[in-house]
This record gives sequence, structure tokens and C-alpha cells, in this order.
Amino acid sequence: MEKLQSLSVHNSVVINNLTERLQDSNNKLSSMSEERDLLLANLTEITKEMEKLQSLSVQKYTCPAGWRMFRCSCYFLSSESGSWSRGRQDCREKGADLVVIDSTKEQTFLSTFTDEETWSWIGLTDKDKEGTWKWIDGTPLTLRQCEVTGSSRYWETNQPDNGGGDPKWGEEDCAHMRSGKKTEDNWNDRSCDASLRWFCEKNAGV
Ligand SMILES: [Ca+2]
Ligand SMILES: [Ca+2]
Ligand SMILES: [Ca+2]
Repeated sequence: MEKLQSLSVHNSVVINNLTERLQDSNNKLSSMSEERDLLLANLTEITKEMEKLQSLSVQKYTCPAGWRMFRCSCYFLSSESGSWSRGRQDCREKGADLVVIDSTKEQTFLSTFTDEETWSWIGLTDKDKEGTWKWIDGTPLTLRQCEVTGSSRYWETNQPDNGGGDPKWGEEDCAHMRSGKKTEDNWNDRSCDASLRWFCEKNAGV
């Protein structure tokens, strides 16, 4: 009988012990779930932040409607025609300027802007000094050509000719591209008063 009593006491100690441990585990489990919930909440926050940053960096490089983006610049080909100065003024009113061609890639991009042959003003002129071609940002053409790898001359054969002395053409001080056919050797000088389309360029922005 005594033995049976002692066994029962022993049992209840074991049960108490187990209950305590179980309680302990439950506590731990609930604190772990709390931590997990916290981590998940953090993760959701971080994911949201990342999405925000990503959308910002995508937004950073966009072009207005009707403009085409190439390497962080936006390009516009006018549908109207007019003199070189008229084209330049229109570009400036759009927060841009006539294109300055800095690389072979840009030259190719502009040359293939349209499928049909298009004559458009570019930001290159020898108005200041006959025969000294300068980009509208003041860079001499020769400097640009040194930077360009591979073929560096985009003038058509026998151009620029300043009109070739034929009074029909007059003085030719403004450059245009004949895009849509050749990607190289497609520049010509024309009278700045000729009526052509024009290419504008500006930095891509927010
Ligand atoms: Ca450019
Ligand atoms: Ca000239
Ligand atoms: Ca010419």
C-alpha cells in the first residue's frame, strides 16, 4: 500500500513536471511566432521600399510622349519643315536643342529613325567661320571625330561643299542628315534657309 502511495506521488511529480515543460514550450512557441510575425512585417516593409525604389529608378529615365529614348537622351523628329533657326527655336521651346551627335551609335540610331528617306537639320554649323564646323554646344567637329571609334566621317562624298560655288545653292552653313537610307556618310551642308525637318535632343528626365 505504501508502495502504491509513493508511486502515485511520483506520478504526480512527473505530471507536474511535464505540465511545466509543456507550458514552457508553449510560451517559447508563442514568443517565436511573435518574432516570426515581426520578421514577416519587416520583410513586407522592405519589399515595399524596394518596389518604390525600383519604380523611382525606372521613372528617372523617361521621355515625353512623342519622343524616343536612346541611351538616356530623348529624340524628336519634327513633322513640320522649316529653316535651321526655326528648327532650333522649336527644339528650345520644347526644352531641348538640335541634336549633337557624339557617337557612332547615336549616328546609327538617328539614321534609322525612319524607314523613308528624311532630310533633317542637326545641330552642326559653320556660320561663325566658313569651313570650321561646330556643334551648337560649342564643340568643334574635329574633337568629336577623334572620340568616335571606327568610321568617324559622316559627310556624304564630296560634302561639305558650301554649295560648290553654284549660285543656285548659295552659301551652305548648316548641316542636315539624310536618314532612312545610309547609316554613315549621310550628312550634307545646305543653305540655313532651306526648309527641312529637324531632330531635337534632350536628356531623359523624371
Ligand atoms: Ca547626343
Ligand atoms: Ca559653309
Ligand atoms: Ca552641300
